[in-house]
Amino acid sequence: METIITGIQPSGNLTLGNYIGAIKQMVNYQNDYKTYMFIADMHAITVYQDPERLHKNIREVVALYLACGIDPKKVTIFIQSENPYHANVSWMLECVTPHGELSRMTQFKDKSSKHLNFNAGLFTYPILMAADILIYDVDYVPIGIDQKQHVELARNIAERFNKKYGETFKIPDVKISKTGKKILDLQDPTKKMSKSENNPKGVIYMLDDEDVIRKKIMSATTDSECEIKYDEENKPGISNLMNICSSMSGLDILDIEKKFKGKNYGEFKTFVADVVIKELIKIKEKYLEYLNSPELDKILEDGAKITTEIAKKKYLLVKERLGLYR
Ligand code: ATP
Ligand code: LTN
Repeated sequence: METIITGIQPSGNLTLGNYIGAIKQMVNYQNDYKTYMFIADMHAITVYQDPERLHKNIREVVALYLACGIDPKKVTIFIQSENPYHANVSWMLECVTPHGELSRMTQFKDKSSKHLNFNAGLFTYPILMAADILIYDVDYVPIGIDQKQHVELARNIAERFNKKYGETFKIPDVKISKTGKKILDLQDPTKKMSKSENNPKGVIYMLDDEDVIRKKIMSATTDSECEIKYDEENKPGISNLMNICSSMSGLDILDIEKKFKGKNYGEFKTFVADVVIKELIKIKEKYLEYLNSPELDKILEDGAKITTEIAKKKYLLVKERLGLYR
């Protein structure tokens, strides 16, 4: 059976972008792949997080995974910082990664320009992500398109390491959903919908109330025409709503164009709000049940145990390959 892994940073309230780009893919794949899903809490601290808030966020993200239908009987769920080998392997990979390759990462360029006194971890972040992936010999990494460059870096690191020190890592590939690869901000459809965005008006949070979701969708930026037609370049707002609609309803883009031929933007937005609310409201109800349940702690303890054993093996192999032994 092929293997997949993905992680989400507990750096804020999860958004519809996280749901469509990452979580929903994992829910669909969990029956067909050996699946690992984790909370990338060590990635989150590459920008300042209030410790109390971070601590709460970690549990909230796990509860959301479960509420979305991630089945702990099929998926190994764990917290990155509860497995000490990720950071250990990451250090060894840092020492085989050229500085020049890291400095080309666009996410680093974006985030370092927003955080003036950025820390060194923000720069080496993609190497920790490579360790997360390469430790588990995965075949695929389901992600949004913004993370593709990081998985490509992980591939390069693995290929280079294998060539220089002998076969050690499997080369991973990405899995990116067609209509969910990049959900855009509803107010500014030139940028990604992101959980660390300061203006919440363009961002649908997974735990937003029904009326808030409806209001955000109904006031989404569109264009001055009135045709529901997919055109990313000239109609980014409408195309974004069509991608959201397709991802949440299962209708494909052409079906949506046919269904709304001759209808106005208000009618279309109402339909999009209905399909988004229908799915998110169910998740919210389950989320509240999981949040305080002891079952959640048991799942995480099992996950930490299973993944620490696997990661230890890879760590010892990498160490040996590098000559780090007595
Ligand atoms: P931050 O704003 O803190 O950087 P983020 O909202 O970009 O966070 P991440 O934790 O970096 O979220 O991403 C988790 C997963 O969700 C990744 O696979 C990422 O590609 C995916 N993802 C995030 N935002 C979107 C989006 N708008 N559309 C599609 N996928 C997304
Ligand atoms: N960098 C990712 C989160 C992440 C991840 C991973 C995703 C950390 N390690 C390994 C997939 C596989 C992000 O979404 N910002």
